[in-house]
Amino acid sequence: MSFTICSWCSRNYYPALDFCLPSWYQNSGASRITLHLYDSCEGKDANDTWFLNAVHRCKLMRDAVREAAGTKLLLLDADCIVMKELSAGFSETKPIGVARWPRINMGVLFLNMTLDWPFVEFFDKFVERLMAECDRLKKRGGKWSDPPDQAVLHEMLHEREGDIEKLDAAAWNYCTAIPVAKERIAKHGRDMKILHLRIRSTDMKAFRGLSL
Ligand SMILES: [Mn+2]
Repeated sequence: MSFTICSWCSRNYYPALDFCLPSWYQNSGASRITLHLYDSCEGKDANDTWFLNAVHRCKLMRDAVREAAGTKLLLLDADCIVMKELSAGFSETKPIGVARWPRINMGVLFLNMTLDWPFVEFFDKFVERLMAECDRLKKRGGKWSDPPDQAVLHEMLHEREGDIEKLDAAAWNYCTAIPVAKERIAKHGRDMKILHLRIRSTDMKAFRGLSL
């Protein structure tokens, strides 16, 4: 069974992708890997920058879904290490597999677009709702506590709960910080399919000289 991995990475996040990518082609079993590399958008202030980049990334995601219609597509964050073959993440009956529930993590999403489901409409709606939400947050001012893209997707997936395959987070989205990643792999690595590194773009020097 063939599937594609698709990911997005802004320039300031390249070290993460650089570090994780070999594990994708060595371990995932994907027949194709598609990467969208781009320069981050600069806004008027920190919130505005957040808004622009979240929308930009989600539009790329929407376009990738459109282009891959009828196939199996894994949307994967650039800071994920693939530990095992991943084809079992695609359910044969549920169109979307999430790697954490109930709190959605948008960094690992399995889309089985061989199933009849309105994927394109869903992701069109997602971008639309995200833009409206960003406008609302911008007008309200203040700091954003939760990334708006993740919050909107969370809401939309919960509205379609019957269509969601809930994968075990301990295997499919094991989240850890870099300093303890090595010991976590030693302890739980056997059960991990995806190791999701918890890292911000300001922490990229953590990848220098790192081996896991
Ligand atoms: Mn991530």
